[in-house]
Amino acid sequence: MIPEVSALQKARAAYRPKLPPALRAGNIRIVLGAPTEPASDQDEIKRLFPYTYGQPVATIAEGDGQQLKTEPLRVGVVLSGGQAPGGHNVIAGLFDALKAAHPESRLFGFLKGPGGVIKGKYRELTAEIIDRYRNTGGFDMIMSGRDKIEKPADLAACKRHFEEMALDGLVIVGGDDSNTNAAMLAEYLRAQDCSTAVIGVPKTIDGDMKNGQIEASFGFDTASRVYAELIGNIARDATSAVKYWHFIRLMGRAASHVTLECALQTHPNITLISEEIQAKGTTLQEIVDYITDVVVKRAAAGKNYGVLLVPEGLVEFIPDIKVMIDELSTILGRDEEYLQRLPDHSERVQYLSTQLTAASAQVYSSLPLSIQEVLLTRDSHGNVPLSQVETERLLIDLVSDRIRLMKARGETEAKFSPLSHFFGYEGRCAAPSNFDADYTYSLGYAAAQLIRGGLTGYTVNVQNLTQPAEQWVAGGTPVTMMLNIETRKGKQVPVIKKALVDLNGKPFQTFARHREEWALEDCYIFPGPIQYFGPCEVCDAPTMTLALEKS
Ligand code: FBP
Repeated sequence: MIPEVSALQKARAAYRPKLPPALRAGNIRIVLGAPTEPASDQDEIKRLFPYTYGQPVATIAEGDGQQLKTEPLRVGVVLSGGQAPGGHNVIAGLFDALKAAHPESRLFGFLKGPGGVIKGKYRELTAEIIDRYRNTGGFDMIMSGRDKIEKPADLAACKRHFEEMALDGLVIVGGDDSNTNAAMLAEYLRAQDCSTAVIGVPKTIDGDMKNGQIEASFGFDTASRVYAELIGNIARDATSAVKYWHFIRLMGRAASHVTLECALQTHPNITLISEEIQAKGTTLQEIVDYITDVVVKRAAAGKNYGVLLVPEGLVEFIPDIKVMIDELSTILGRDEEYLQRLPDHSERVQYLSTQLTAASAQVYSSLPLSIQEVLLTRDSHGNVPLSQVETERLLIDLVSDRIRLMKARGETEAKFSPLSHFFGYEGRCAAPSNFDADYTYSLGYAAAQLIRGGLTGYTVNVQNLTQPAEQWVAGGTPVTMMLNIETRKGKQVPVIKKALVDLNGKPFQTFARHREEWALEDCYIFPGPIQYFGPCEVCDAPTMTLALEKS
């Protein structure tokens, strides 16, 4: 007989995520702190968010429950942006909390991301549907999308649907851009006297939505572990076959958190960290020199193999390429339609050469065609689709050329047989680790309490994550507190500040202390697959990044 689900799926369906005590309590209260303000651009953000600016931080504690709504609630949920392990558990936590508060409460899932909210496309999420997806990876319960709710007509359409559906609240599960969007929607609804509350949930495998309030975005833990397992396997293959250099690009958009975490877990020979490259102003040429130097030194020691990690956002951090991308963004903000209409890429290059500065035009035309094309696209939030930029191949080509030249000059006998890999999509839909399963369930459960408390314009948080779930504390962070003003597509807009790798932070410093040794020796570590059952130190430990940050 062919099973309908795998043995692991069956066992995981029965897993009961851990909840912090205040969320488990029948009666809770929401404790509000002092008014808040963003770290910068206060006046402009206050002007843009007159109704939701300055709200206090909220903490969920055990209490008498008097402030909370007790009537049945109608709540919507939407998954926004890239998939991240644990999304289904956010929805399950939200569902269970709503039903625990009142069995007649109802949950509606908007389909295919924020576009589904704009179009009013949703399905009711019943217990039978929720049970099918508990502790599973992916966003397939209601799917995701990258639309942005921003045009006046879209905002008005949302309000109309919410009023027709009599929604008490909407939970937007997304990254920095989607939580910014949640704040804009919350502000709009308040201004329009619409009572639907909007609560965001910090999601992204990239790990770049974190700050003093949000300790980690969900999905980072699981995705990093999946990639680290694969990197460990490849390192084992490298030391077995002793003939390949593996160039591995890792997902994570702009920030290098995923790459740094994988380096800490596996000790590869070379790891490029975009933030360091930007800080030092390292050129592409210098990166190629550094890689070549390690390849040549290892070859001299008889090791014609190795493992290199490169973050997918690297090109955006190489100084001259970054300047060129910023110029391109401004041009696209102005002339995107015109450029799209040009029938041939060579005509686009020709047009751009008249619009870019001479230096940027030169950098742009020096890149391979495939990369040139990707750099001309932006998602609805203005981001370059970096997952399509094959930086690992670019580096392989440049290092191969350099080694060929050195060989011709008799400067090395290195045998350089490179293989390229990209780990991205295979990690971001994995079944959530225990950490992500517990964390996301708590996030969903807490989001329901914030709605019951009548809060809007908040991102839900769960803190104290390096401790056992018994000591976690949940609450809400006003989104306006996390905003700053940035230039996107040539326009000044409010966005949640992305957390990049802190070069003075313990995770990077730990890596930097060891990288020379890892370059020349074989110090690989083999994390193996995610374990769901077994001792806590194997199954429940947080990422090394989080543990080091909090140590
Ligand atoms: P989010 O920021 O939306 O969570 O996206 C995460 C991510 O996995 C990035 O690491 C990656 O660059 C991007 O999604 C790729 O997604 P897409 O294929 O939709 O461009």
